[in-house]
Amino acid sequence: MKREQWGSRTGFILAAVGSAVGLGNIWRFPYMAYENGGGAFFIPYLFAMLTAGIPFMILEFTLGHKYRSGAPKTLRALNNKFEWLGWFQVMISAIIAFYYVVVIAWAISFAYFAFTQAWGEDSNAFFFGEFLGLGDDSAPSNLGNLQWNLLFPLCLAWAATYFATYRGVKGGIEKVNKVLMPLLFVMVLLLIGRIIFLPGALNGINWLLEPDFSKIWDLKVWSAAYGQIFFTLSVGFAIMLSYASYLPEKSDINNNAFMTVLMNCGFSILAGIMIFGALGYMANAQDKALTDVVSSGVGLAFVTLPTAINLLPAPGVMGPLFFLALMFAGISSHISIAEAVTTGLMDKLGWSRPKTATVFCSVGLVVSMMFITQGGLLLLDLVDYFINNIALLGSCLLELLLVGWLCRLQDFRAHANSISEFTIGNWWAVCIKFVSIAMLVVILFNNIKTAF
Ligand code: TYR
Repeated sequence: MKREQWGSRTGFILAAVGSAVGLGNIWRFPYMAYENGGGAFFIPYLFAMLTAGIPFMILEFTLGHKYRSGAPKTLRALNNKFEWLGWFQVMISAIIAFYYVVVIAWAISFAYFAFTQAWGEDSNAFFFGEFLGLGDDSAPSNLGNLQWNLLFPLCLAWAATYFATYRGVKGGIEKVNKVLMPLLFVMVLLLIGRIIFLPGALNGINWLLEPDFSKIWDLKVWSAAYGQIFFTLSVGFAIMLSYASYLPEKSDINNNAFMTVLMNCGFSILAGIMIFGALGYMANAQDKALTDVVSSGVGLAFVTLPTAINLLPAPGVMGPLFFLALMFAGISSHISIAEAVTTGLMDKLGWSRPKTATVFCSVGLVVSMMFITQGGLLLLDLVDYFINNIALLGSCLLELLLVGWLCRLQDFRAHANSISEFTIGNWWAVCIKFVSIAMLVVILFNNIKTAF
């Protein structure tokens, strides 16, 4: 049977951008930049983008395009002793799919609450207490106690992913991303357009962008920049490779990779301006210092920002807009994570797409219920920590070692160049074989040291 294909180049790029642009761009990047030198962080970040992000993206697109299959089969084609690495990548994706969806479910609930700011005055007590059921008297490690209020949004989030992966590349994934991505950019621009005129907002943005050049001599800052690039681009765990396996014969790989990476990093900067604008306004309205309001991750999205939304003009419009944006960013990434698993299984087991999507999404729904129990948040934090700080980076490193040192890297460069309008030089191979690998070793070593 002929392999499915993307309907258009725009469709492919939007899907790849949809995968890269996720919760991480909104709640991880702004804080990362702020913590690591503000405006000065953009120097290592740009460096990381050029020497690791774009080269890695070109590599994944090339592998997918050349071998036309998911990670296990592709890595087996490279070296038959390495099929396990493909499965390891599929497993990482599966695990991420199980918990990432839970955060989308929270965002769905909060988009609904946002119309009336149902979280009230004390958003901290609301999120942890009322919403997640982690009152003082409850045992937070109890995995048996299902939070029923989360079951419906969880099913909705899985339904979106199921719809897209069941319908397939052109009729599902591409269609969804063609709607969600433009909407996401417009929504964030609208939010910025309003926030930027509020008192204190420019101060907040200034906190983000003010460069502290002393930091750029710090290796930790460089590790943070490279770490953020690997995280944000969805490379090294089967995703971009699977998406690229559906590219038509004639595809400008190099150009597509540049566009995907640039749009993703551009979006991160927009998200930073939106978040720090809101934080600056909030600090001003509450007469606080920025250090008292700045945060990242779950705390930023579900505790700090709801309080900021309470203070905004027209909170019933701005609030839903923000949480819908978070939801769209999350869903388009979740679809790609699930597709990495679906493609991997389909290509290897010969199952049909509907069967694979149905099996994976049903198993996924059941497993994710673990994360909507009382101990769910604790478990989510733990799994997320190990997956992102160790497993994912380890997988990136092994993939680069395999292609860079055990395969003929120049063959891949030749493949990419043969179908691309502008060609990549030998710098590409240097970035893969030396720069990216060296940075991954440093970050991974550091993370393992901190974890144990
Ligand atoms: N790049 C996306 C994001 O930033 C997708 C992603 C999801 C990346 C989970 C890593 C990860 O662990 O959200």
